Amino acid sequence: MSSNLNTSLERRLASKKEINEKQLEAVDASQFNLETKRSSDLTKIVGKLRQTLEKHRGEKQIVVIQDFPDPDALSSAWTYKLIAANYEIDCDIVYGGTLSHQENIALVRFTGLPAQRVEGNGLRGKDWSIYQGCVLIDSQGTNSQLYSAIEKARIPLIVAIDHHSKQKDLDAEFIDLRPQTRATATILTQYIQEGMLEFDNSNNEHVKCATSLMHGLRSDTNRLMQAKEEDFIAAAYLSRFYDSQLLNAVLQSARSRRVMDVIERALRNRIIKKNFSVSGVGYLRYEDRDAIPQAADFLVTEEDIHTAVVYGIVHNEKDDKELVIGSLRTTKLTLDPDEFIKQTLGKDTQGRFFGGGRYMAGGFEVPVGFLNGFNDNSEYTKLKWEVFDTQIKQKLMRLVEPEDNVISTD
Ligand SMILES: [Mn+2]
Repeated sequence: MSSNLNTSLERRLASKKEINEKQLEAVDASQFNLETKRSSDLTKIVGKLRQTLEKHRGEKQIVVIQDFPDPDALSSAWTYKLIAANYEIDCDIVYGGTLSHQENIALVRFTGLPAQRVEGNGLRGKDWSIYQGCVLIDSQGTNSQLYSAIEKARIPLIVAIDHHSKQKDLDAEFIDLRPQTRATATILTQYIQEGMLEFDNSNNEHVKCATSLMHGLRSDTNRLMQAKEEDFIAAAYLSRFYDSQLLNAVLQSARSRRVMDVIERALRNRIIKKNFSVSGVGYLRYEDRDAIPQAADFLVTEEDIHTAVVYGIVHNEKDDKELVIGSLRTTKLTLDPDEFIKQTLGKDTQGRFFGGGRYMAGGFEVPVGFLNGFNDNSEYTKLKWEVFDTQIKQKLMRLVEPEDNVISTD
């Protein structure tokens, strides 16, 4: 009896084991298929990029990154420039705003990163006809004031490489848009690994470029804490070439006093509702624009807070233009920053969204428009801020606490 039981139990266990093994094999096979699919996808993408660059051999291209470039954009654009040079394509990397974050200023200074600022005034007089093609890196043109001028000048969009959610349809010869990828630096590093550029340890420019890619990858993945396998693989590859002391020097750069003041203001003005921390910081100088995302980074570290939104009016003294600029940071996995910002603020009169996002971060820019411009009357300035502050808070709260706006049918 007991031996019967045992055999039947053994048989059952044996068949279960078989099923498990079969399942395991199936899992292995699908994982293997996934891996090979991924690498064959990448080979295809890189093949297409090679063809595209070959087709434009010897041309001059303008590489556009966001107005306030971050390390991911800067390092990826630089890598693209080095890759394109193999096809005798000469690239100018441009941005329409300013380098604001202390780490970005240090990165560009220490590495000699070849990016140029094109200001509003230079924009009008600029001769775009020297460029045969345009390239968008870590951007889809929506966060660049230069891009509309380039479109107007009818410079064809040749290449677009980005990891933000889709902002609009792009008519580019080569598009590599990967919203699931944490950093554009990861994408560019994969191109290098696929043989598009041969990094050489004894080449100073390569070492500096690898260092900036490492910085870009780290800063878009919250110091690798949100990195996925592909980012770690890219970082592992870069570790053979980058200069850790140089990276350390970039990361050590201190915040300016004015940035500290904005963070202090954000802390003081914050209101907290349902794990959201929202803060308006009033007016700030154009050069200190990056204090806003830094303040949001800080506010989201508070206990029981999963999402922080910080915004302020940025005043550009040079052209007397004002913009409301905001940043969102979240640790809530189910909150999609891109969707949240698009839903909160909607579109402008031309149908363009005021902002968007990527994994765990987002940003927006609202032109001040008719109310634009410095006014000696401090009462007016104060009123203007209050109008924008109230409007943004109201729109945010509608999403944070939707039940407050539900029309009661009782
Ligand atoms: Mn990025």
